[in-house]
Amino acid sequence: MKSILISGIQPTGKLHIGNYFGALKNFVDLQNSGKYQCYFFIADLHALTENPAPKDLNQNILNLTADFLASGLDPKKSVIFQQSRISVHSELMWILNTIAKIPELELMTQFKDKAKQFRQSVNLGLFNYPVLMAADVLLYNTKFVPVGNDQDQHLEITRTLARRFNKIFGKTFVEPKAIHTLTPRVMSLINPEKKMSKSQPESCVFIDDSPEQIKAKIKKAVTDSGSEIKYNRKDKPAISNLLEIYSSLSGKTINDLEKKFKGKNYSVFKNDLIGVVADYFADFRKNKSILIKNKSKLFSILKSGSQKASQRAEKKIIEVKKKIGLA
Ligand code: AQP
Repeated sequence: MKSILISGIQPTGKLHIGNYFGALKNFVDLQNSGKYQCYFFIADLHALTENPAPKDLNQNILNLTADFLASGLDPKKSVIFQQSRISVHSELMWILNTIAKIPELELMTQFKDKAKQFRQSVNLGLFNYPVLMAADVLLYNTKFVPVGNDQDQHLEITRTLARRFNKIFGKTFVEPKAIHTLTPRVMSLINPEKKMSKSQPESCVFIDDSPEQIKAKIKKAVTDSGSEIKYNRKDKPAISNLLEIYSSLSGKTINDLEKKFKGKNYSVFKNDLIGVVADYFADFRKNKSILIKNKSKLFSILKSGSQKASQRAEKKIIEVKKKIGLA
């Protein structure tokens, strides 16, 4: 039997090339490898932690579904579903909450960063975000989770909760492993010490940006001192990030790119990169513009995917309830 693989993305805004190269492109490659039974979902319950306006959330759910399909996820090959349509995600989260420990959740970098950002108004959902993620993964007997490396800590909590539950109640959950790409952390265009992040739109190139927007953003991207196109994460973090992006898009090695741009300045390199980004996502933009007009098709894909996913999830929750004495 094929191993189960699951991952989700939050519908919290447009996807950037970090989400794409850290996660979405890998989803498509893993799906097409034929080696896994794949589940990909719209993490709309997680998105609620940002308190979105209802209209925006609804539109973002459709947008992300169109992103999934336009980049090559195929409902005939993968189960594509909407987290909130399967209520047992929330039910298992509650059960796992009772074995999760506050001090271990307090260590989560994402929570600490967001808590700083929102100060007194930080919500409880942000705090137990990793427990919901654990429920998402453990409900499906998942072996592999393709994610960017910003999610490693959360996945570690998932593994901890699986182990703890198994120890207390007997073997129930599989301990999942992460699958990373060669670019597990794309950095911000304006601060290469930080990851590219949807909540900082000026740090991102979005995958449905027009060629004009791509041009403006890459021209504005910070560079390092000196003028050489040379990969050195420590001394030249900005140009190294742009080289990694270029390499992911073109399939050329960093070494080949350094040779190609030897003796050229940042401006020549950036102009070339602008063309490469715009061309790479041209088909995606075309596909998405068609898909996004067909709302009913998008909702119907989510509905039928969610029906399929819920069959597996419902079985698991029954097993869990028996183990803990609720059934
Ligand atoms: N910069 C990144 N490089 C590589 N992978 C990344 N991911 C996110 N940022 C990068 C991966 O994208 C997947 C989906 O992310 P998400 O939407 O679930 O959550 P996120 O990590 O919160 O995305 P953002 O853009 O970073 O949003 P904010 O600004 O809200 O924090 C995940 O697999 C993630 O690893």
